[in-house]
Amino acid sequence: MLLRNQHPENRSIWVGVFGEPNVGKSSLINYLIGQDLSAVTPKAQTTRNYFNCVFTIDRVEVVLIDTPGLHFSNQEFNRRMNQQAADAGRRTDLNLLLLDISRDVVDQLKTFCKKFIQENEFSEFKGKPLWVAFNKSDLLEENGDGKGGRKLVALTDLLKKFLPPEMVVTRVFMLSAVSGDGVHELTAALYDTAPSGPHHYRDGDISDKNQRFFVGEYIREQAFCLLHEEIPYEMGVVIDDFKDKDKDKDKDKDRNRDEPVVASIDATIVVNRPSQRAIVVGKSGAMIREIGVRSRKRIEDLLGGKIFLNLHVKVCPKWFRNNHILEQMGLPRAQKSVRVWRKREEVREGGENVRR
Ligand SMILES: Nc1nc2c(ncn2[C@@H]2O[C@H](COP(=O)(O)OP(=O)(O)OP(=O)(O)O)[C@@H](O)[C@H]2O)c(=O)[nH]1
Ligand SMILES: [Mg+2]
Repeated sequence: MLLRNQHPENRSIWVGVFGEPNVGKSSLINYLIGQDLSAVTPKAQTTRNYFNCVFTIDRVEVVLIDTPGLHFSNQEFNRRMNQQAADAGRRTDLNLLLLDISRDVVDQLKTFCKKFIQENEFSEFKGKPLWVAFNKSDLLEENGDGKGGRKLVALTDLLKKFLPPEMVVTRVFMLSAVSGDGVHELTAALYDTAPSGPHHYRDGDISDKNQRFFVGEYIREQAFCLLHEEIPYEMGVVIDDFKDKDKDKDKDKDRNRDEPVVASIDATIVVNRPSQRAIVVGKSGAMIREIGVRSRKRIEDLLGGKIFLNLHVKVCPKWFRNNHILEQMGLPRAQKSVRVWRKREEVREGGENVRR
């Protein structure tokens, strides 16, 4: 019997999902794969690393690459995030540019063009099909701003006007990653377009990243939702220890709980300044406790069982220029990296621990 990923009728397509921060890239991917896998928040720059998410329809495997939002900044940390998006472009068969129609579309196109032409970050896009999806159509209708079809024609004209001639958009979609309106057209188009080829993932795999990666994402996601002003942009999460309890079931079984504990996790929320640490910890530890409660729920849903989550908060001044910490966060040097702190920074300890 042939294995499913070797079947001669198999098809596979790799699709990079690009766009400015907050346009709904991760939301769309979650909708397509049918699971809240990727972290989604109302704050920009939620996604910081590129990673693959997979779903299959019959014999067609669709690999969607979630990417950090395209933006401009001279910070080392931001350069590395942009590099992640550029790197993702190398692996794709087709690229999907996502534009948020509730914001200025021309502005978003200009960002994309600047990245492509002036900064030459997306040379890999050349020669590959480019599709464009206008997201958040639910907001368009609420505003009474003309119905989808009419608006789509006007928006498509903007693409011709603002995108460089070598970027020929071959398909255009109007959709909502929240309500799901119009997403089926994208799914059908992906299904029709996928070329013949073996599957790259086993049945049941939904990502190339491991649980440890998503644990970090969910802690940051919940912290982003609870914290405001500059803190989300100046905080990061490092997983210090992830013990898979299934491996030592008898030894580590928590006898006080009905369900077995599947993992024991130690994570550190890194902030830039002591004042930020005070806010993340909160009055009598209330904020860090709330981040712990919410992220633990997300992680337990992912891992399918109870976990121990031990959260620490540490001040690490200018961590976003610290090579060691950035690499721990999965952000290696970018082509445009200029200044890298090679020396490991002293971390001021003293964070309250939350054990659940
Ligand atoms: N109304 C509406 N909101 C949406 C839609 N898609 C995404 N959002 C919201 O937009 C915000 C940003 O969504 P994300 O999926 O995190 O956006 P992103 O492009 O992945 O952002 P980064 O990871 O920061 O680059 C969240 O609050 C989503 O709920 C949509 O179709 N309609
Ligand atoms: Mg995202």
